[in-house]
Amino acid sequence: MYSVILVRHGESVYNQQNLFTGWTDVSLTERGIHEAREAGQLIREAGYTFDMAFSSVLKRSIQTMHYILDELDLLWIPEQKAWKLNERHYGALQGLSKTDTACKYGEEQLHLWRRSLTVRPPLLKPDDPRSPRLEERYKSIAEHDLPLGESLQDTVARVGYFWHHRIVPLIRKKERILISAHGNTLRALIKYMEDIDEKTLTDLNIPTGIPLVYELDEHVQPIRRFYLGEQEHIDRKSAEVADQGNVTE
Ligand code: DG2
Repeated sequence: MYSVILVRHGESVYNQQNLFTGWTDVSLTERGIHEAREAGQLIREAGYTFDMAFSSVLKRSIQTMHYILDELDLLWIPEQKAWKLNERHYGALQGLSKTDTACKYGEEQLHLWRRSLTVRPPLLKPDDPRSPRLEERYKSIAEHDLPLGESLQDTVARVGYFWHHRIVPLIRKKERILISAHGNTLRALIKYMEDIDEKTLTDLNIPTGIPLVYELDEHVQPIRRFYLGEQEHIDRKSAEVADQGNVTE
Protein backbone atom coordinates (compact mmCIF):
# COMPACT_ATOMS: atom_id res chain seq x y z
CA MET A 1 0.00 0.00 0.00
CA TYR A 2 1.19 3.53 -0.81
CA SER A 3 0.18 6.95 0.42
CA VAL A 4 0.46 10.51 -0.87
CA ILE A 5 -0.33 13.80 0.87
CA LEU A 6 -2.09 16.66 -0.88
CA VAL A 7 -2.47 20.12 0.59
CA ARG A 8 -4.12 23.31 -0.59
CA HIS A 9 -1.83 26.27 0.13
CA GLY A 10 -2.52 28.42 3.20
CA GLU A 11 -4.72 31.50 2.92
CA SER A 12 -3.48 33.88 0.21
CA VAL A 13 -3.88 37.65 -0.01
CA TYR A 14 -6.62 37.16 -2.64
CA ASN A 15 -8.39 34.51 -0.50
CA GLN A 16 -8.40 37.01 2.35
CA GLN A 17 -9.88 39.71 0.09
CA ASN A 18 -12.35 37.24 -1.45
CA LEU A 19 -11.05 37.76 -5.00
CA PHE A 20 -10.89 35.22 -7.84
CA THR A 21 -7.26 34.17 -8.00
CA GLY A 22 -6.61 31.46 -10.60
CA TRP A 23 -3.12 32.02 -12.06
CA THR A 24 -2.61 35.40 -10.33
CA ASP A 25 0.61 35.03 -8.38
CA VAL A 26 -0.15 36.25 -4.85
CA SER A 27 1.58 35.52 -1.55
CA LEU A 28 0.34 33.88 1.62
CA THR A 29 -1.05 36.08 4.37
CA GLU A 30 0.24 35.82 7.96
CA ARG A 31 -2.70 33.49 8.63
CA GLY A 32 -1.73 31.46 5.54
CA ILE A 33 1.85 31.09 6.79
CA HIS A 34 0.52 29.92 10.12
CA GLU A 35 -1.80 27.42 8.40
CA ALA A 36 1.08 26.07 6.29
CA ARG A 37 3.28 25.61 9.36
CA GLU A 38 0.40 23.91 11.19
CA ALA A 39 -0.05 21.57 8.23
CA GLY A 40 3.63 20.61 8.56
CA GLN A 41 3.19 19.97 12.28
CA LEU A 42 0.12 17.78 11.68
CA ILE A 43 2.02 15.75 9.09
CA ARG A 44 5.00 15.36 11.41
CA GLU A 45 2.83 14.35 14.37
CA ALA A 46 1.03 11.77 12.21
CA GLY A 47 4.42 10.23 11.39
CA TYR A 48 4.56 10.91 7.63
CA THR A 49 7.71 11.89 5.78
CA PHE A 50 8.60 12.65 2.13
CA ASP A 51 11.22 11.81 -0.50
CA MET A 52 10.02 14.43 -2.98
CA ALA A 53 7.68 17.43 -3.07
CA PHE A 54 5.65 19.00 -5.87
CA SER A 55 4.09 22.44 -6.17
CA SER A 56 2.66 24.62 -8.89
CA VAL A 57 4.70 27.54 -10.23
CA LEU A 58 2.60 29.96 -8.14
CA LYS A 59 4.22 31.34 -5.01
CA ARG A 60 1.38 30.56 -2.57
CA SER A 61 1.83 26.87 -3.32
CA ILE A 62 5.64 27.06 -3.32
CA GLN A 63 5.72 28.95 -0.01
CA THR A 64 3.33 26.43 1.54
CA MET A 65 5.49 23.52 0.37
CA HIS A 66 8.54 25.19 1.94
CA TYR A 67 6.86 25.92 5.29
CA ILE A 68 5.66 22.31 5.49
CA LEU A 69 9.08 20.92 4.61
CA ASP A 70 10.70 23.27 7.11
CA GLU A 71 8.48 21.91 9.90
CA LEU A 72 9.61 18.41 8.93
CA ASP A 73 13.27 19.50 8.57
CA LEU A 74 13.06 18.30 4.96
CA LEU A 75 13.91 21.45 3.02
CA TRP A 76 16.74 19.48 1.44
CA ILE A 77 14.60 16.95 -0.48
CA PRO A 78 14.13 17.28 -4.26
CA GLU A 79 11.22 19.42 -5.33
CA GLN A 80 9.51 20.06 -8.61
CA LYS A 81 7.48 23.10 -9.57
CA ALA A 82 5.04 22.32 -12.36
CA TRP A 83 2.67 24.67 -14.18
CA LYS A 84 0.32 21.71 -14.71
CA LEU A 85 -0.40 21.89 -10.96
CA ASN A 86 -1.37 25.58 -11.22
CA GLU A 87 -4.82 26.56 -10.02
CA ARG A 88 -7.67 26.30 -12.51
CA HIS A 89 -7.37 29.36 -14.77
CA TYR A 90 -10.25 31.66 -13.82
CA GLY A 91 -10.07 33.68 -17.08
CA ALA A 92 -11.47 37.21 -17.02
CA LEU A 93 -12.84 36.65 -13.49
CA GLN A 94 -9.29 36.81 -12.09
CA GLY A 95 -8.92 39.78 -9.76
CA LEU A 96 -12.69 40.35 -9.41
CA SER A 97 -14.47 40.16 -6.07
CA LYS A 98 -16.57 37.01 -5.60
CA THR A 99 -19.19 39.01 -3.67
CA ASP A 100 -19.39 41.77 -6.31
CA THR A 101 -19.68 39.09 -9.00
CA ALA A 102 -22.59 37.50 -7.10
CA CYS A 103 -24.28 40.91 -6.79
CA LYS A 104 -23.82 41.64 -10.49
CA TYR A 105 -24.63 38.24 -12.05
CA GLY A 106 -26.50 36.47 -9.23
CA GLU A 107 -25.44 33.75 -6.80
CA GLU A 108 -26.52 31.01 -9.20
CA GLN A 109 -24.16 32.21 -11.91
CA LEU A 110 -21.37 32.66 -9.38
CA HIS A 111 -21.91 29.08 -8.21
CA LEU A 112 -21.84 27.82 -11.80
CA TRP A 113 -18.56 29.62 -12.48
CA ARG A 114 -17.05 28.32 -9.25
CA ARG A 115 -18.38 24.77 -9.03
CA SER A 116 -19.73 23.51 -12.35
CA LEU A 117 -17.66 20.79 -13.99
CA THR A 118 -18.03 22.02 -17.55
CA VAL A 119 -18.81 25.77 -17.48
CA ARG A 120 -15.84 27.98 -18.36
CA PRO A 121 -15.41 31.49 -16.98
CA PRO A 122 -15.38 34.34 -19.53
CA LEU A 123 -12.04 33.88 -21.33
CA LEU A 124 -9.19 36.40 -21.30
CA LYS A 125 -8.23 38.04 -24.57
CA PRO A 126 -4.76 36.78 -25.63
CA ASP A 127 -3.31 40.29 -25.28
CA ASP A 128 -4.87 40.92 -21.85
CA PRO A 129 -2.11 41.89 -19.37
CA ARG A 130 -3.26 38.91 -17.23
CA SER A 131 -2.62 36.45 -20.09
CA PRO A 132 -0.07 33.73 -19.25
CA ARG A 133 1.07 33.96 -22.88
CA LEU A 134 2.76 37.26 -21.98
CA GLU A 135 4.54 35.92 -18.91
CA GLU A 136 8.22 35.07 -18.81
CA ARG A 137 7.67 32.00 -16.63
CA TYR A 138 5.54 30.26 -19.29
CA LYS A 139 7.75 31.12 -22.26
CA SER A 140 8.80 27.49 -22.84
CA ILE A 141 5.17 26.29 -23.01
CA ALA A 142 3.44 26.07 -26.40
CA GLU A 143 0.94 28.90 -26.72
CA HIS A 144 -1.99 26.58 -27.45
CA ASP A 145 -1.33 24.72 -24.16
CA LEU A 146 -1.66 27.89 -22.09
CA PRO A 147 -5.28 28.47 -21.04
CA LEU A 148 -7.15 31.79 -21.16
CA GLY A 149 -9.81 30.37 -18.85
CA GLU A 150 -10.65 26.79 -17.85
CA SER A 151 -13.63 24.72 -16.77
CA LEU A 152 -12.87 22.25 -14.00
CA GLN A 153 -13.00 19.56 -16.68
CA ASP A 154 -10.14 21.28 -18.54
CA THR A 155 -8.17 21.28 -15.28
CA VAL A 156 -8.94 17.59 -14.70
CA ALA A 157 -7.35 16.81 -18.08
CA ARG A 158 -4.03 18.56 -17.39
CA VAL A 159 -3.77 17.60 -13.70
CA GLY A 160 -4.82 13.99 -14.44
CA TYR A 161 -2.15 13.75 -17.13
CA PHE A 162 0.48 15.07 -14.74
CA TRP A 163 -0.60 12.70 -11.96
CA HIS A 164 -0.60 9.67 -14.25
CA HIS A 165 2.66 10.38 -16.07
CA ARG A 166 4.79 12.24 -13.55
CA ILE A 167 3.67 11.24 -10.07
CA VAL A 168 2.32 7.67 -10.29
CA PRO A 169 5.65 6.29 -11.64
CA LEU A 170 7.42 7.76 -8.59
CA ILE A 171 4.85 6.33 -6.19
CA ARG A 172 5.36 2.92 -7.79
CA LYS A 173 9.06 3.32 -6.93
CA LYS A 174 7.97 3.84 -3.32
CA GLU A 175 8.77 7.56 -3.30
CA ARG A 176 6.77 9.33 -0.58
CA ILE A 177 5.27 12.42 -2.17
CA LEU A 178 3.89 15.76 -0.98
CA ILE A 179 1.77 17.79 -3.41
CA SER A 180 1.18 21.43 -2.49
CA ALA A 181 -1.42 22.83 -4.84
CA HIS A 182 -4.76 24.66 -5.02
CA GLY A 183 -8.45 24.30 -4.24
CA ASN A 184 -9.56 23.44 -7.78
CA THR A 185 -6.39 21.57 -8.75
CA LEU A 186 -7.06 19.25 -5.84
CA ARG A 187 -10.77 18.94 -6.68
CA ALA A 188 -9.66 18.06 -10.22
CA LEU A 189 -7.24 15.45 -8.95
CA ILE A 190 -9.88 13.87 -6.70
CA LYS A 191 -12.27 13.78 -9.69
CA TYR A 192 -9.58 12.12 -11.80
CA MET A 193 -8.65 9.55 -9.16
CA GLU A 194 -12.11 8.61 -7.96
CA ASP A 195 -14.37 9.68 -10.81
CA ILE A 196 -16.86 11.03 -8.24
CA ASP A 197 -20.27 12.16 -9.50
CA GLU A 198 -20.95 15.79 -10.32
CA LYS A 199 -23.12 16.50 -7.25
CA THR A 200 -20.45 15.21 -4.85
CA LEU A 201 -17.82 17.18 -6.75
CA THR A 202 -19.90 20.37 -6.61
CA ASP A 203 -20.15 20.06 -2.84
CA LEU A 204 -16.44 19.39 -2.41
CA ASN A 205 -14.69 22.46 -0.95
CA ILE A 206 -11.03 22.08 -0.07
CA PRO A 207 -9.97 24.03 3.05
CA THR A 208 -6.68 25.94 3.07
CA GLY A 209 -3.69 24.36 4.79
CA ILE A 210 -5.22 21.04 5.85
CA PRO A 211 -3.25 17.93 4.81
CA LEU A 212 -5.30 15.38 2.88
CA VAL A 213 -3.92 11.84 3.01
CA TYR A 214 -4.66 9.40 0.19
CA GLU A 215 -4.08 5.73 0.84
CA LEU A 216 -3.50 3.88 -2.41
CA ASP A 217 -3.50 0.18 -3.31
CA GLU A 218 -0.78 -1.72 -5.20
CA HIS A 219 -2.20 -0.39 -8.51
CA VAL A 220 -2.00 3.17 -7.15
CA GLN A 221 -5.79 3.32 -6.99
CA PRO A 222 -7.35 5.17 -4.05
CA ILE A 223 -8.50 3.12 -1.06
CA ARG A 224 -9.53 6.04 1.15
CA ARG A 225 -8.79 9.71 1.78
CA PHE A 226 -8.93 11.62 5.04
CA TYR A 227 -7.84 14.98 6.41
CA LEU A 228 -5.41 15.31 9.30
CA GLY A 229 -6.71 17.40 12.20
CA GLU A 230 -9.91 18.04 14.09
CA GLN A 231 -13.08 17.33 12.13
CA GLU A 232 -14.96 20.36 13.48
CA HIS A 233 -12.16 22.72 12.46
CA ILE A 234 -11.96 21.12 8.98
CA ASP A 235 -15.75 21.37 8.48
CA ARG A 236 -15.72 25.02 9.52
CA LYS A 237 -12.91 25.83 7.09
CA SER A 238 -14.56 23.93 4.22
CA ALA A 239 -17.82 25.84 4.86
CA GLU A 240 -15.86 29.12 4.77
CA VAL A 241 -14.71 28.26 1.25
CA ALA A 242 -18.20 27.21 0.12
CA ASP A 243 -19.71 30.47 1.42
CA GLN A 244 -17.32 32.84 -0.38
CA GLY A 245 -19.40 35.24 -2.41
CA ASN A 246 -22.66 34.65 -0.52
CA VAL A 247 -24.62 37.87 -0.54
CA THR A 248 -27.59 36.71 1.55
CA GLU A 249 -27.48 35.91 5.27
C1 DG2 B 1 -9.14 29.95 -5.49
C2 DG2 B 1 -10.28 28.98 -5.51
O1 DG2 B 1 -7.99 29.22 -5.71
O2 DG2 B 1 -11.45 29.66 -5.57
O3 DG2 B 1 -8.69 30.71 -7.72
O4 DG2 B 1 -9.93 31.99 -6.44
O5 DG2 B 1 -6.95 27.54 -4.12
O6 DG2 B 1 -5.53 29.06 -5.44
O7 DG2 B 1 -6.93 29.96 -3.55
P1 DG2 B 1 -6.78 28.96 -4.65
C3 DG2 B 1 -9.26 30.97 -6.65
P2 DG2 B 1 -12.90 28.98 -5.59
O8 DG2 B 1 -13.01 28.08 -6.78
O9 DG2 B 1 -13.08 28.24 -4.28
O10 DG2 B 1 -13.80 30.17 -5.70
